[in-house]
Amino acid sequence: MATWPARWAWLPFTCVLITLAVARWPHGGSVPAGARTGNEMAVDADPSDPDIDASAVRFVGDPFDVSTNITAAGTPYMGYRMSIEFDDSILSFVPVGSFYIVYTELGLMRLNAPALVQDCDGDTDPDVFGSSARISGTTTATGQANIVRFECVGPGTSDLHLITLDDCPTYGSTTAAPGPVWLPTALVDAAIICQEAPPTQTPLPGVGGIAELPPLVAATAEEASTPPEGSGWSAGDVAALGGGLTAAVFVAILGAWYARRQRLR
Ligand SMILES: [Ca+2]
Ligand SMILES: [Ca+2]
Repeated sequence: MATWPARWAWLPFTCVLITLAVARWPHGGSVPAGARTGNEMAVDADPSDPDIDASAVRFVGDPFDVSTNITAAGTPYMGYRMSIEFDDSILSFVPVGSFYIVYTELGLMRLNAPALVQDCDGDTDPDVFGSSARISGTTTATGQANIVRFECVGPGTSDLHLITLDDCPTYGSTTAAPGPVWLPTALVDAAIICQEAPPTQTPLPGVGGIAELPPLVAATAEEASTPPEGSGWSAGDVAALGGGLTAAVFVAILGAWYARRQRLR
């Protein structure tokens, strides 16, 4: 009977390790769709929650934030750059901090470039440019990469459009590997709907010790004279009481003055 040479004793053990490694290798459906299709960058119209919101409603005059998110990183990347185009008849860019936008240091990207407002694709609409990268190495981190502040300056809808590399090779939106090598990156836009702010509610002034009058402006004469349920007092009662007290005080003062004058005579 042939015996297994001692110098090949390691072979069965190695075969077991290779089998285990192949079994653990991600196949087909076990890999998230984003990981198979590459990288993706999206604008989140409402960064107060982690889901990507395609739109948000804001009021004229109120500053608000949006975020740029890396939403898929199937290919490890070292950094990214983005140009968000907006309609400046509806939105204005609001600088924040020393970089004018706030970088989140997602994936340890800390080489930040100050934001730049320009028109890199030449369509006259302004674009906010920003970029960030790791000092070395790559990452597959996903999430918010930066926060950009705007303010509604007029009613209407403005797209927040990520300018593509084709439309602006110098500043177009993309993730990048060391080199830099621009990586295929899907881009997802958002939109902001600006509305006029609702009118401010001005509280009615109080009367005497009564904190607040019921709304009489639009009330009928019958409603105005009807006591509010459970209070026992109508506005007319309150006004009459105020007037009565004022008259009583006046009469008392007048009486005291007259009596003092009579004593002095
Ligand atoms: Ca969100
Ligand atoms: Ca533009």
